[in-house]
Amino acid sequence: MSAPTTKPTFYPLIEQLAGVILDTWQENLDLEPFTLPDDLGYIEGKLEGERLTIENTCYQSQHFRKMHLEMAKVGANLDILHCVMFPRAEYALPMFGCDLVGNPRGVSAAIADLSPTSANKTLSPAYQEKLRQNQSTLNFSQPRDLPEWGAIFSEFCLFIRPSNTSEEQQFLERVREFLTIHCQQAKTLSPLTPAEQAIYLAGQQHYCQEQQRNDKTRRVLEKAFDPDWAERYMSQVLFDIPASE
Ligand code: 18B
Repeated sequence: MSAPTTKPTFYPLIEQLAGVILDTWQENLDLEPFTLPDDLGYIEGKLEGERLTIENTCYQSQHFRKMHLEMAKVGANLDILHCVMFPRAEYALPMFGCDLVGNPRGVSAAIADLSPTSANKTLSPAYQEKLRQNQSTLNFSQPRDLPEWGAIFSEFCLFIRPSNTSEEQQFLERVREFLTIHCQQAKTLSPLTPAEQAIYLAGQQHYCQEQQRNDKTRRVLEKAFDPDWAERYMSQVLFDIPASE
């Protein structure tokens, strides 16, 4: 599969969010390349006669095993940005995750969170304090309800349908804040003991298991490729469960 000669363009908020994610990573972390299995960097499939293209950008750093930014386009109607930062087990870090689903009428789903991986499933006091600082200024007119598996998310999880460009920008700035807090906190941490690492690894494993229950993601991938491919992609690329030591 070769790359197309013209790069697809995405819904504006998706392009902007990708820029914010990559800028924040570059400003705060020393990035090294991360190679996806079987060269899954650029992928094409067909969804009911429409082309699905997936572009993956992946890095790693001292604190993060895998930092994955994915931009997917389904025909002319569905643009998706997906991003997850998987911490290394050595550090007591939550999971950053973000999903944005856009269509020609606007963005139907914008979700971002720093999700706890600790034994008591809460964020550390330092994260909570930083995340509370601007929380009361947020104002979105169309919050959305999480599915049952969404219990993995924190109390700071944003899940909205942005109703205008001002709400889109507010979402963008809150994600910038999540990422900046996350990268800066990571740099303050010392490595965990092996016993502590096992707890945080179990937290990551649970997060990935629950994310794999997202039927809406699975359905798009199954239609464009096939159920086996969708299973492999969800369990090895989108939410690969880190192996226990
Ligand atoms: N996801 N999303 O990443 N998903 O990957 N996503 C949708 O308007 C894809 C993550 C999340 O209501 C929808 O309803 C595809 C991460 C939640 O049941 C579609 C890919 C998080 C929902 C897709 C992808 C995350 C959701 C429906 C691979 C959070 C609501 C859009 C590129 C950190 C689920 C809509 C529900 C929805 C598709 C969350 C089409 C194909 C990292 C909670």
